[in-house]
Amino acid sequence: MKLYMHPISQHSRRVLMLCHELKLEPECHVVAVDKGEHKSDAFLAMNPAGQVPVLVDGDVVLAESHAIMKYIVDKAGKGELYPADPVARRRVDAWLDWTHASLNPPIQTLAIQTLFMGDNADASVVSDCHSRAAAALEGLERGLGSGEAIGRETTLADFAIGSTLGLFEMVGGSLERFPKVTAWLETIKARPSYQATVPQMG
Ligand SMILES: N[C@@H](CCC(=O)N[C@@H](CS)C(=O)NCC(=O)O)C(=O)O
Repeated sequence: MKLYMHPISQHSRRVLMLCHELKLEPECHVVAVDKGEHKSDAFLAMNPAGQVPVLVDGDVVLAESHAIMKYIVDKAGKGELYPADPVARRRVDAWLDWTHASLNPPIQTLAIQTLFMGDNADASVVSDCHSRAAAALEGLERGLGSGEAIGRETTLADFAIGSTLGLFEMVGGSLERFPKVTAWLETIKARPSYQATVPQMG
């Protein structure tokens, strides 16, 4: 298996966390995002959206971190991380969708502003990102411990949310107002798969 990725990409990280948990060692190819390699013809042929990660497994070429994780876990037969039971699986899907739709967008924009915009960072955009992230985190705080899929058995949703919140903290986001989220994230941070995939800057 080849994984086209970038070390500071949270979407690459969640796939790497899963691989580490399953003791899989994909051949990692770092895509030179800073040089625009992800928009090259060769890369766009693998992922027309021009984003990492992309998985290549024989004839299978797959984009989108959540689709990649589901493929890997189904192939490995590790059902507990993405349960076969339809209702349990849909609960995991719900948190994965929520991560993409609600949690990730403000945090990704915040990361771009903080890590790459330098003096051109827009304070009002940064402030808006913190507000939108906080609104999403209120939902996660309520979800934890409410009998939802998250915070009980470890599933793909933990790797998705954990990698996004890892980035959030890295760019100055605070979880102070969210004690359940903080406690849950500590359990994710304690996992060897989290520690082995800490983003490398520079
Ligand atoms: N929904 C996609 C998002 C992937 C994504 O946003 N990748 C970022 C790095 S974390 C990227 O490649 N950004 C470059 C770009 O969009 O031009 C996934 O889950 O894989």
